[in-house]
Amino acid sequence: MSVNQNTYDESQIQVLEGLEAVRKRPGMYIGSTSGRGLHHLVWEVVDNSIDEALAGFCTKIEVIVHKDNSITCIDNGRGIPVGENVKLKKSTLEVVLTVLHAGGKFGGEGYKVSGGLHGVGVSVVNALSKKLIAQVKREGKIHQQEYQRGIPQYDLKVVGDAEETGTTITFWPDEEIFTETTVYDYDTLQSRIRELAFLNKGIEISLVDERTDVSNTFMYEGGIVSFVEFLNRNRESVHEPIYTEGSKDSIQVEIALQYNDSYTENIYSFANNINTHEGGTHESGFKSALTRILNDYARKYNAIKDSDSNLSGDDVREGLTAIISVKIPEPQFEGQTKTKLGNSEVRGIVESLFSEKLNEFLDENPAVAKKIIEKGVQAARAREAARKARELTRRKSALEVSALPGKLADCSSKDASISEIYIVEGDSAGGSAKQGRDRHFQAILPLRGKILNVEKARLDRILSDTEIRAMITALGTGIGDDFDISKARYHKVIIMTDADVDGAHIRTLLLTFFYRYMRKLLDAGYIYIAQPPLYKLERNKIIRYAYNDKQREIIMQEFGEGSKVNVQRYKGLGEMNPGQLWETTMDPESRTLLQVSIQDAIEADSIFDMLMGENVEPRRDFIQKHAKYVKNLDF
Ligand code: 0RA
Repeated sequence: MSVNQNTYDESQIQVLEGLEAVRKRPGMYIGSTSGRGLHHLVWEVVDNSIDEALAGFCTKIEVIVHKDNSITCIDNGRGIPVGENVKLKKSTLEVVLTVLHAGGKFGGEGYKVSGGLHGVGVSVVNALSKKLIAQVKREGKIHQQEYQRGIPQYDLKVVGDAEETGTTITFWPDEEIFTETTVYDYDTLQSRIRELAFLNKGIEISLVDERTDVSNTFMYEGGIVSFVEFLNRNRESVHEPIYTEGSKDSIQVEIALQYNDSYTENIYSFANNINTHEGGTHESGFKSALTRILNDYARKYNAIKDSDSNLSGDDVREGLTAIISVKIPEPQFEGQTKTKLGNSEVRGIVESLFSEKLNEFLDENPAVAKKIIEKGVQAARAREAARKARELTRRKSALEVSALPGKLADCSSKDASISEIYIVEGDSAGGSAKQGRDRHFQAILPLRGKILNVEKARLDRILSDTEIRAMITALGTGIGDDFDISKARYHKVIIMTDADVDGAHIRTLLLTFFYRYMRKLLDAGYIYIAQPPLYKLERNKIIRYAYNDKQREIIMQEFGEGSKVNVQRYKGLGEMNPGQLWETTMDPESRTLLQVSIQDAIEADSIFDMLMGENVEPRRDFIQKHAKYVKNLDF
């Protein structure tokens, strides 16, 4: 046996072991085998094409979702090399597609910038696909190889002539691995593709859905400047976006920012196209430069007096939308979800680059500078007022015998993990809920009318709203800087509103409040939406409830044609008596709750903008999309 033969056998065994490892523990490579993991396959492939584009060889990427939920990703890059890898005695293409972590090693100079959260390479996609076809146009030919669960079905072969170059990968996710779902979600694909197009200016990325004949193409010459404009599209901006880019020690930095007239802070940071939700050195470098430069400027022009304290970071970030994007050779991702950039050298680079740009901008645009500083000063005043208001609430609660709001019918259990609070629209439904509940673990807080729209008010104003205060006190967590989830008095906060336009609006107002001021309740999965029935159907004293039109049809059929069925359409919770409300909406044995989950902050943010408009339809869509069914919850 020759030495080469030996090498071949050994590498072959390594390949099989590699594929087996991936199939055995897919979660280790793609995070999970849920819908998220399924979508991760796409990002793994797309990231390779983005890298090719960032290297300057690819301008167009197309992602196609086929009818059978297979995916094709086409790019017009150089094409994965097809020549023989001397050491492994097979084509480079086969190596890239079958050897774990092989992707980067063959990139030569340059580095892999994109490379998803896990950055594991396309071989992982191959291992987790029941079938994959790779086609490469290169050196005048179309080369092709097919795999099943990562195993080549034939040697790389030429299947035609080609004038251009590029790589096309089609894969069929393996339902043996993705047991939860193999269905791709257009919105999920679209929002990440749009984000990638923003973050990598000039690259054209298309998404085609053959299941629905929907498609979209994204290309932004403006890059993250366009991103900031997009995020601010429903708000009044205070000035044209400020943009800076630069690089040092192979670290590329891009920053775009624009103030708007709202009170919310929208800063998104990215490292190598990955959303660093937990922030990190790039974000902290940006923030400290912003606070320092604006304070220096404010002092220089006497907008804050010598005796006044500095504007805080929160003050200068009120109404700020910003994108910080860095691209670095060896990112270190830290934190609970590995989305915090750790590279310490990045902080100083971002800070000095941005300081210089911001100073220049303020000097050249004194009118805008004045507006920005004025915003910060206002924010500082409001924050001081809010602090006083909070202190007042706290002192009051310490003095009063029972600090809980009078309208609250609390549950008797003190165990938060089994306790629930129903936030109910209107006193009359609140009354029914109080009578119908299981008082051991169910608390009821009726809300009178609509709560304040927190999107349009500052914290001090929010804290002076009676309904909101009642809610904060009942929940026990505090708010803003004082928020403490471990103090939550209930682990289920259930919003129960009428199934009409007003009900939908109140629900949105509440969700917005939770999203802006008690985000951790959402993250923890504590927020639910009750599902009251839409119809009561009665025949010969047999009563059935329908929660949607389809159910109503089914029940009608079960009752039998021609029989006399009395159908009542519920417009409000108040039309149900306490017993009915319990049975249909509150009894854990029979109710359906929607658990509200918000995964994509950018999406959620723009959605809340949109929801606060007058349009009802998108609001309903939102509820349907962002809430997932949880049936018969067990404690
Ligand atoms: C390795 C080396 C080269 C290109 C690529 C990989 C490459 C990989 C993918 C994956 C999807 N699209 C891609 N495009 C290119 C450089 C080849 C050369 O030097 O010509």
